[in-house]
Amino acid sequence: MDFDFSDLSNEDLFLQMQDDLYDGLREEIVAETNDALTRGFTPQQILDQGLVAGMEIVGVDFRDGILFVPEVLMAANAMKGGMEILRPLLTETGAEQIGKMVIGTVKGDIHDIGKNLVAMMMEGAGLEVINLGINVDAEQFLAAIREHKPDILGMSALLTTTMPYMKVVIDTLGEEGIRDDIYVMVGGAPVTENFARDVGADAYGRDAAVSVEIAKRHLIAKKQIKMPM
Ligand code: B1M
Repeated sequence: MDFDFSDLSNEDLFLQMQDDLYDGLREEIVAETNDALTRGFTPQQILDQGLVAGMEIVGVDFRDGILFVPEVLMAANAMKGGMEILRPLLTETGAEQIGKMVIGTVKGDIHDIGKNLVAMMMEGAGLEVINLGINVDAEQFLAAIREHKPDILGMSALLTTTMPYMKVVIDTLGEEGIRDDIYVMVGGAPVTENFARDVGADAYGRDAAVSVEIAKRHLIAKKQIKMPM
């Protein structure tokens, strides 16, 4: 199907994207994402003004019982269509690898859009990312840490019922004697700075961009500590 958005102003293009995301129209979202790129918008602008803005409206209507799981799944599928276009742009990096991260959505939770966005932007910042996917339990996190020896562990939770599981994982790291070997970052819509502190994480990532900055700061500090005097 051919789409022509040339009549739309930039502002209307983003409003159209938000509408189409709400309606779960993946093909349209893909075309609009491409169109926004040809207009010179950065992936971050397209995410913020089109995709994430659209998903926020979905979230409100989901909460209020106007939208239901099937519609939200379609919106998520449309969002993933846009993210696939942006992925190579977000992950491309000329820089050498600056560190390694293992990331996953915790047990009981299948939300992965935000976690995948964090993973992509970490890759773009030069980290090697091992993305464990969704519904990841403590044993799986532990096995991945043992296998890949990452600098950073990232955990995502979108539900108030699953966020306490982050503490289970962190406590397990403690019991296994490896808590101090890894920098633990947590994030997701219901997670807060205070919660992160309470569960014993090292950092709270409010969004993907902030998380990348925190990760980079940590890796730079870690390298400096390791440098011979
Ligand atoms: Co769900 N859902 N959902 N859902 N869903 C929420 C989270 C909810 C807030 C909606 C609402 O009521 N307003 C609500 C949770 C309420 C609560 O716990 N207080 C909710 C609910 C209730 C549910 C179900 C229980 C519904 C049901 O079945 N009755 C069910 C649970 C399933 C489960 O997990 N076991 C469910 C299911 C689903 C879908 C499958 C339909 C779908 C997920 C599809 C998918 O992910 N593949 C879905 C969606 C899409 C949403 C909303 C609408 C959107 C989430 C999203 O993708 N946002 C969401 C509403 C909301 O969050 N306001 C909602 C866009 C994304 C870019 O943002 O994920 O916040 P976010 O990620 C950000 C930051 O949080 C941060 O950076 C990201 C990028 O900037 N971040 C990290 C995230 N992870 C990080 C990790 C880090 C650092 C930063 O580590 C270092």
